[in-house]
Amino acid sequence: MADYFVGNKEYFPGIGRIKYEGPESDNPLAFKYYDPEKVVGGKKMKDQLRFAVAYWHSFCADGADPFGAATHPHPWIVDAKSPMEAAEHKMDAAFEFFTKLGTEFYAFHDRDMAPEGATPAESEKQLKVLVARAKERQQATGVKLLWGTANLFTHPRFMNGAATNPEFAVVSLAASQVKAAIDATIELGGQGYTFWGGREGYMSLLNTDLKKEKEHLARFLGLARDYARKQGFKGAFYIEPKPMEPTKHQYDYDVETVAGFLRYYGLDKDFRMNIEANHAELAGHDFAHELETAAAMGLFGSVDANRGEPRNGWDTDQFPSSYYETALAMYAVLKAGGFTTGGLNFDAKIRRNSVDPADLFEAHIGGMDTFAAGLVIAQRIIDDGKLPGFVKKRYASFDSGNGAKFDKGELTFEVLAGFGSDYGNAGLTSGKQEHLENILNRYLLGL
Ligand code: XLS
Ligand code: CA
Ligand code: CA
Repeated sequence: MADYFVGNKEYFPGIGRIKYEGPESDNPLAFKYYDPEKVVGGKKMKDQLRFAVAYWHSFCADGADPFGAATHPHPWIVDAKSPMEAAEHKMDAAFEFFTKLGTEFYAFHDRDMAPEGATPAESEKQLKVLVARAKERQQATGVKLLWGTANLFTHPRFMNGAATNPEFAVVSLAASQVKAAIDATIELGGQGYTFWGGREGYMSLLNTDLKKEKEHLARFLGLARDYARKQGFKGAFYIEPKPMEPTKHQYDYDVETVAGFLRYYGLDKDFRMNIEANHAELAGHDFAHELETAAAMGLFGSVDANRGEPRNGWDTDQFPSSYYETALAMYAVLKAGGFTTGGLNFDAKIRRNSVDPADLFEAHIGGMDTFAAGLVIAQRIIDDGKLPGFVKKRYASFDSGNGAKFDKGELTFEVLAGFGSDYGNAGLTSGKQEHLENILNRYLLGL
């Protein structure tokens, strides 16, 4: 019996279950570093990494860009007689792909899975039909839902935003869509629900009441949370920071901005961050910076695993390929205690000119291997202890005596000021950055 799912028709013929073959393997359709059962840091790799495939990029995006037509004529759409039939075929292709690749999770927007109907009621009905089918597929294959979300940005009605739209009618339509997407996420046992701020931002301050829009966004999020909890949703709510695109300024700019927003509106107990590497790049931050910033505030949740192009300013959503970046990202994730409800969702798309059916597999295999290698390197950093040990020592003056008192809030400012009676050699200790970078490079090479 095949160790993968095939639905109405096999959409990736000639490709079977992707296996671990080790770093020496020359097989492009095999894992070189991702060995799901191998234990790293006390957990199996698959449980440390919790990979998810993004339904939208892998099965909906067709290679079209602002300058050219689609280049990926998906076979699951080409033969279909209606949008609903296309959605059913697409789901079969998706589950075939998940099970051949061996990823345990996926993530989706409502409109990725089911087409929009003529009315909100019809859209909801269509989503329910597809969700029932997805539930059967999940049960048959063991694949799980990492998180669900609503697409509140593609339809023209959302051109001025969704929860922050200046028209109440659109805010209400957005709520009806989110309500249905939350119901779908609960039905599919989703471990999280994500709010990416689609078009929640502005193109010009000349036509925008910024204060009102932010208040509306906060109210919307609070109401959605209350509804989901009332329906029994136990998973995590994530906000996904992004600084710009499609709007000139997205309200969820970066982790620090979102944290301030959540605290100001009293939402910080319920929402955590879904951090995307490419969005960090657009905000002018390292990926690891965003992860560490979220973790420092207890707001770390999940990751959209991709990469941007450092020399341009848009959201290229490329597959991860840098061990340097994934090692530092996984080091941040491990220091934060690892994933609980979250995981590594490949919010990444193959390039417009990647038109071979195998390209989608090789893209994910590369991304998974890159993160598996990153995990191994991160664990090496922790086990060897040189880097964390250096950091600990660097702050050792706060471990005891007056430093510890300062940390505990036991000193007044006058008392604190009074200790500095002599300049001595204070502050002249090396930060050893180059020394540490050299050590990191050795770990990257497996030494
Ligand atoms: C777009 C976002 C989006 C979210 C889900 O830039 O990355 O894909 O992850 O709505
Ligand atoms: Ca994303
Ligand atoms: Ca992106």
